Amino acid sequence: MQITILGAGAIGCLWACHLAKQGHNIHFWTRTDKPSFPIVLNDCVQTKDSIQEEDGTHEKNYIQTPLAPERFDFTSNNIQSIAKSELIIVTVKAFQVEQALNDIFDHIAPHTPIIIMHNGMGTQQHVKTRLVDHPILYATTSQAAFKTDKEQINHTGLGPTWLGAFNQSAQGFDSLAELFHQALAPCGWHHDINEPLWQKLAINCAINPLTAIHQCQNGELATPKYHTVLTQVCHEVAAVMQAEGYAVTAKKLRQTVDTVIKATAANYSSMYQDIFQQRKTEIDYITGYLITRAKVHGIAVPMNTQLWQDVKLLEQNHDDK
Ligand code: KPL
Repeated sequence: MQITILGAGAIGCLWACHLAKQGHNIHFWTRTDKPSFPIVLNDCVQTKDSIQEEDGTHEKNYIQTPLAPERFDFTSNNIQSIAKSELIIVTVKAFQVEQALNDIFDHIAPHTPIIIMHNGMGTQQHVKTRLVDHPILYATTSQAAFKTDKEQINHTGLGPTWLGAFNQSAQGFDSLAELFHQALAPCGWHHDINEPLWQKLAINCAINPLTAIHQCQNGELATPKYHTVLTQVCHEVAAVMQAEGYAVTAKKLRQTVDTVIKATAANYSSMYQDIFQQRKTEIDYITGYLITRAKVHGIAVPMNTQLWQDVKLLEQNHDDK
């Protein structure tokens, strides 16, 4: 399949390499005018171990084993390749989606499906009004990767990816979930993509601001110091999710967050990296989106509001790169 990926960040490159391994022809659309670039993928396999704690309970331990580096060469920024693409995958940050789609909109063939995959929520309104006829799908992934430099990515954690239709024209595109599954398993089709998007938002509301503010690895949040704040964040998120129609409990969300903290213990969250590198963060589409929806439902979310303010303050203290 001829595929164009918008955005050559860690997640875009990770999918590009895995889709290329399946024989798909990958072209990138980036903010540079380079006609091609290489990517070296430092992939990993993840195994789960069960270890017995002192109190007799069994705890899961996640072990990532690195694989030998693999080099890929991708073409990029060729407007004709966009027109020929049978699939567009948008992996830019949430706040870049609008601009990225505007840049290529006139060149996308009318029936080409567009998959939008970013942390957070809140781009849907713009996408709905801008792309009226195209089949639009949203995706959310728990795969973790980071760029060590412009040409190297490390795949640091494995997790599920969900794909689902956003508009009527995208109904019946469930075979794309299988295509993604073949490339980087597991990937499933979800009949209501907002549900996994909310689940991921909940995880990001808990992990991202705290790791950005305290400049720590995800695993640090497992220490008792963060117990109360994580519990409070989960309570607030669960209340908003329930008001949105999702049957979650704060306890269940907290367990999920704990599992992700454990599975990604050695990782630096994307928001940690954005603050560390003095870049704009996705806070307005993560905690900010939660606050917006909380207001609609008349729900107080003081802890999330505090975290949002703290991250905004950190952002103001650096020049956007
Ligand atoms: O999605 C993530 C992120 O860093 O944005 C988590 C799940 C927190 C993994 O680091």
